Amino acid sequence: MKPPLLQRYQALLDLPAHTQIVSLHEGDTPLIPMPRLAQALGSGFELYVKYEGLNPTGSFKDRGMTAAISEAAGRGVQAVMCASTGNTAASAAAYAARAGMGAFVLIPQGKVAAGKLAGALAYGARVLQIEGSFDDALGLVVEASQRIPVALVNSLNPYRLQGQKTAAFEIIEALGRAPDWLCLPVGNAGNISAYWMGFVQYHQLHSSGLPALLGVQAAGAAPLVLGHAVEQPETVATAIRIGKPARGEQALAAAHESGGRIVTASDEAILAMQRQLAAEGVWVEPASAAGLAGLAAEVAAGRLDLGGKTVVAVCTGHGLKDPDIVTQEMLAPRVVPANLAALEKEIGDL
Ligand code: AN7
Repeated sequence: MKPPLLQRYQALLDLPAHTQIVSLHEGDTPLIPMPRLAQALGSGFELYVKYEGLNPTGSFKDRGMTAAISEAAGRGVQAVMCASTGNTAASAAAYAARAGMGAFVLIPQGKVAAGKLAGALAYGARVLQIEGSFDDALGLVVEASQRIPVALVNSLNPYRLQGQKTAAFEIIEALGRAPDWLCLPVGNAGNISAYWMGFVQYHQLHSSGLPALLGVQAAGAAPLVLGHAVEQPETVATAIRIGKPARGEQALAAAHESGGRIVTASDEAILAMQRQLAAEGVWVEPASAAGLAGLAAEVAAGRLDLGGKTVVAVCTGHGLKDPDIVTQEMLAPRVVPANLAALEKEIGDL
């Protein structure tokens, strides 16, 4: 078993000396080649999925959470707090439990996928639904954490980004160099900012190259593309249903500096890409398909020529996080009588 992420990359992470590692053996996720999907999008390039759904709580958040909770543990913090569209909540709850701390998570009422809510509750967090959006909840936890002795573990916490840089390091180590393009979903914009920090840092040390970043927001929650906050964001990809990204400026600067950009994907395109990924054996939650949905749209519109390039798509969360989207939005399985004749009739000629 590999050592914990923070230990493995200790020399590259800017964490205070008091940090005490709290780990669930996060990271070290696979980079999966997707030749069929690449061909469907327009042949002549190499496509890999960085499958972050295989982290301990099923999303990339665990990379940042091990860092934020480890730093908090090292200074004797008793409880942590976050606002969340779901994955941060589950991750904070798990790492707080591991550290023996309390966790308070604020979520937008009725807008968190079942697998995430169940996770936060299972790990023993105090979960509060806010009559408002994620953005309202984030405003509230920022204020609350200034008044009560809890550590804020949203990605405003700089240690979160330190932990999340490790995904960039793993990609470079797996490919031997940075990819030409990296596409990923953008919500509160911490992850794209962390990736860029990681790629730049590794490149400065090892000349590993820099990818162009394609950040993708859901069309109904696209403040960084529109250039202004979205008061009532709406998308089927509830993970990225965010109208006022905390690290929006940093994300725009990263995309620009990298020679890339931030674009939108429609809910239909996101769900279609979720199905296309699953058809090649990789089931991800809707938000996680947004990166590739945006990439596909750019290629189809002739705005992106990938000939001869290497592309990594970050799939941030596991499909199991949001089972309802499949059972509601896709065809429910047919009901058949429990006998062989009925089964054979259904299957027909192979
Ligand atoms: C699956 O859990 O904001 O741009 O509160 O769960 O770094 O915010 C989740 C975000 C992409 C966007 N994919 O990342 C939360 C939360 C998935 C996510 C994002 C999220 P950021």
